[in-house]
Amino acid sequence: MAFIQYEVKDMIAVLTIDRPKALNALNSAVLDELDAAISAIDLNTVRALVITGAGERSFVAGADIGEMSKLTKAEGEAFGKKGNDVFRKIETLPIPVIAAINGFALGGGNELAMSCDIRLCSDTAVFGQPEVGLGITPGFGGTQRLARLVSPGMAKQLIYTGRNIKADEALRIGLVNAVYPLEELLPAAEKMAVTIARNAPIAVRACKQAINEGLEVGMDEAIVIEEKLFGSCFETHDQIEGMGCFMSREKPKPKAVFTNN
Ligand code: CO8
Repeated sequence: MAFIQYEVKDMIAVLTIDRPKALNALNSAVLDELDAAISAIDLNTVRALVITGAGERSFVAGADIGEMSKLTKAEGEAFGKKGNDVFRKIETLPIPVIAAINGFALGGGNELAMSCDIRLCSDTAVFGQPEVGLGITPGFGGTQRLARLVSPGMAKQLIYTGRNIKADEALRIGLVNAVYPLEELLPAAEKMAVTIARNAPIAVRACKQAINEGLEVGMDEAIVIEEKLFGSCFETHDQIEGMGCFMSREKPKPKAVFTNN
């Protein structure tokens, strides 16, 4: 692939958006490759994914403005759908996804980060939804995910003003979970991914599904989703091994290959 690097390290994988000349901006070719790379992840062996940007300045500086500048209404809608489809694929990937935000996360870059489960950033990171300054709306899920992630009022403020914010403010409003010096960011993200990967994979996947699906419905339906997924963990290798080892004071051994039993 020309714009995506993908590296598997034991039970985790690191996917890097690699178009540093354009600060990793997302054009159609990058989105197509991102889609293909996400679809090709071997979910039998990879238990957590880290997504980051190439270079030291940018995670993703947005959708490609040059490409968008020539679009018709219909092409604009299709481009929005292309991004939305890829980001939804990331959001609903069975394994946890950590965004390691190593610089600019603007427009589509912030939207990509928000489709991940967990956001860690460098102290150099800059976030924003500057679309209204370009005459468009955030179109890769920004109006929806930002309002759900921070408060609706804060999302509206950021989107209507198009103002960029720095890492400390992103931390304060809950857009990111933690801030690191740039050189410590990727190691921290990988360490967190390894911690997740060492836990029982069926249970971790069920937690992601329960949280994501539960947030989309009312509480009565949400707790039923939780009950079903909780029940689905029983009689699995991970549950028998995990609880058995607790009882016998041994260390549980995670299964090398994911199987749903
Ligand atoms: N698209 C295309 N190229 C870009 C982008 C981008 N979003 N961002 C940066 N680049 C390119 C620049 O054109 C430049 O290329 P070149 O060297 O060939 O001139 C190179 O990257 C370096 O950028 P700068 O020289 O501008 O670097 P600076 O350090 O001066 O500035 C900034 C860095 C502040 C990040 C600046 O580049 C910038 O403001 N970029 C645009 C940020 C932005 O507005 N992003 C949001 C785009 S809109 C969007 O993402 C919408 C998503 C939903 C789409 C829905 C479709 C329907």
